[in-house]
Amino acid sequence: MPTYKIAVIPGDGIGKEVVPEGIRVLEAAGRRFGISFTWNEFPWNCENYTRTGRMMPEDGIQQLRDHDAVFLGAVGFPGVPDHVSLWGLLIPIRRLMRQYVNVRPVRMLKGMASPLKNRGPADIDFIIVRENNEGEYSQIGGRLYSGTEEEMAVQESVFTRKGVDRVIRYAFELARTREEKHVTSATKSNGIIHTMPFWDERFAAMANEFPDIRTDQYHIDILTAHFVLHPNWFDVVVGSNLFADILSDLGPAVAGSIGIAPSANINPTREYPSMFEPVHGSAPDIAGKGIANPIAQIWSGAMMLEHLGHPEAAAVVENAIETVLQNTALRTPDMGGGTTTAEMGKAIAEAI
Ligand code: GGG
Repeated sequence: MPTYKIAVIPGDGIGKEVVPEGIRVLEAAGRRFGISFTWNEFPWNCENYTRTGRMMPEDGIQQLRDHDAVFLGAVGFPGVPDHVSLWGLLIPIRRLMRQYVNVRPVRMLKGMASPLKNRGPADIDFIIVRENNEGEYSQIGGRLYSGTEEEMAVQESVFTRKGVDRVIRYAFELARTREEKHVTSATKSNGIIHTMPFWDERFAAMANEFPDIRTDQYHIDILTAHFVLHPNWFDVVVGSNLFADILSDLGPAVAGSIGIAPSANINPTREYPSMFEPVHGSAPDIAGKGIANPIAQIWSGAMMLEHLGHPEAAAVVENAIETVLQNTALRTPDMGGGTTTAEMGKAIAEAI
């Protein structure tokens, strides 16, 4: 029986509530498919920061390295500035473990309702590929003259040929596995004069290597409008760290709820473990109420199963989510209902 050692970081807020439901469903899939898991929990979060001054210990990456995957909930809580919690946990894991691709599927599940008129599951089915290690998320910059009228902040973006090429290549290779074989690039090369023309050049160079893949590119501003007006235009969408992060909140909102959106932080070389987490954050406004939607966490678990080499088990988890949405009235408040986190998790586990 294959056994996987999984590092679990519930993190903050609703992360602590949705992660147990993800584990419940993965355990159910494991029973059905003969897969077992050892769950090693790491209490790294904002409470830990308040107690120790660190989000994770100094040797945190070493502790995680020895696992097959990381299963993360959410990061951030009032009392600790968001940039402190993110740069103390989530971003170092993504970078130091070279998880340079963030795969974020956007699919309108059967049984979901889109806020868009006359749109159904056949119209909304695409994958956002987010650059995950560089771009606009950079520590390069600084502040000067704090507290004076001359106060200033400078933030540099970093776009390397290696970093840009590898994520764009990943998007093209992913498109090759899909029916539509189409990649859209998110850019802003009219306003951002250095990095975005460079991104466009590398996208064009890569397109030459993949003549079987149809391509489009849009400036990020009109691209957001197209996500709402023509979600059926998209198959694989590749973007920089910031652009694709924004698109991957908009996409799931159009598909019915940000509460369902999964993501995989992938190290394609497998030199380090990959990490699976919902797109949503810790949602302090609803934390502790037991009403968070666990579907994003559960679907992220399905992506983990796929990454570990169990595509059939992953498909069964995704189908179980859709079965519950199609055949029952269970809906968490973000989907307009009154179902609790645990009720939803249990129903999906039972559907497996
Ligand atoms: N699910 C992890 C989490 O808390 N995400 C919220 C967030 O804002 N993450 C920052 C990012 O992905 O750039």
